[in-house]
Amino acid sequence: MQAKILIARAIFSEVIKRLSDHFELESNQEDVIFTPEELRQRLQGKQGMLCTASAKVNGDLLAHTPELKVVSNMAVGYDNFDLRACTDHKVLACNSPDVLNETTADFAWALLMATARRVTESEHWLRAGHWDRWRYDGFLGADLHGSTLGIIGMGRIGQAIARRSSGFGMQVLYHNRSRLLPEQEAAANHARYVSKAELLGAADHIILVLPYSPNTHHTIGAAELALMKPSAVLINVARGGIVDDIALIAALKSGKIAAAGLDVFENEPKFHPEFLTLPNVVLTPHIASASRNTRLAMANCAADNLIAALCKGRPQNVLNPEVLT
Ligand code: 8YV
Repeated sequence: MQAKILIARAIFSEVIKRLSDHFELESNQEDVIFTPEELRQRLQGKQGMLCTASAKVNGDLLAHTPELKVVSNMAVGYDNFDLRACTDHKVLACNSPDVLNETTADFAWALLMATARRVTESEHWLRAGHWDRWRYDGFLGADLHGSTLGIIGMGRIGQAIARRSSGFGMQVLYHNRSRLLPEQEAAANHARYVSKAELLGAADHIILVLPYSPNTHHTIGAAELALMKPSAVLINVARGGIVDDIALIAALKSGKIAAAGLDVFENEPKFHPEFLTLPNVVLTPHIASASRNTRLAMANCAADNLIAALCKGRPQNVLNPEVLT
């Protein structure tokens, strides 16, 4: 008998087709965002779920879904999973890492360049019909070439971002839970490990790429923003909640830092409305991994994990391997 799975969000039809060769499916191509109660109901009688960050998998849910064996996130981040609760309920949790590293690194650079060189701000101004002459001081921004890049969170995406900086002749500082091996530092454009405070004070541009957890909540708040250069540019392609958005708004308004590029927000898809009033912020709707190839690869990776877990035994990207033993 085929296992039953829920695909909790709309995904590529070719991935649905692949999954239908292995499972009895309930899909959600209308892309309804389920409330916790609806998710619980949809999961009755299901052994697996393919989901995204919008599905909160916690003890409350798992206490009411006794047949569930595996949850597979189409995301590298898994802060929507309570891993301990998954393990307690013997539910295997999987994510989809690696396939998005290079695409996400490309986007971090797009956001950094757009923010430092005021691309969207000047485009809005042009579209509004204000351009009547060239000016020597029109939209002066910050250089990337020859500057110092600070990366907080030096995992696989952070290292991919650092590698790209060699073309700009930049110096790279990084801060991370643990120091990289010397050969990894060399490959990441000779990145130098420093304390968070040193990085904040020395970097011209700072990119955040660390996972969200209670430990990384508000890694950047008022105290950290105060350590940054007034000319600094801050980029967040990691998760909302890593930055204290209210403190950031105050820093952008008062000129404590020059500008920010944000792909993620506290409470997204809602975000603080004051961001819309600030010219020195570039805002994008959580699209860092959004190239067609990469999103398809992420969906296939999440599907592979489900197929392996329910049909073959051991998925490649298990977050709580203790469930298997
Ligand atoms: C996803 C992401 O698109 O992988 C992640 O952790 O943030 C994005 O690439 C998003 O989380 C959808 O689940």
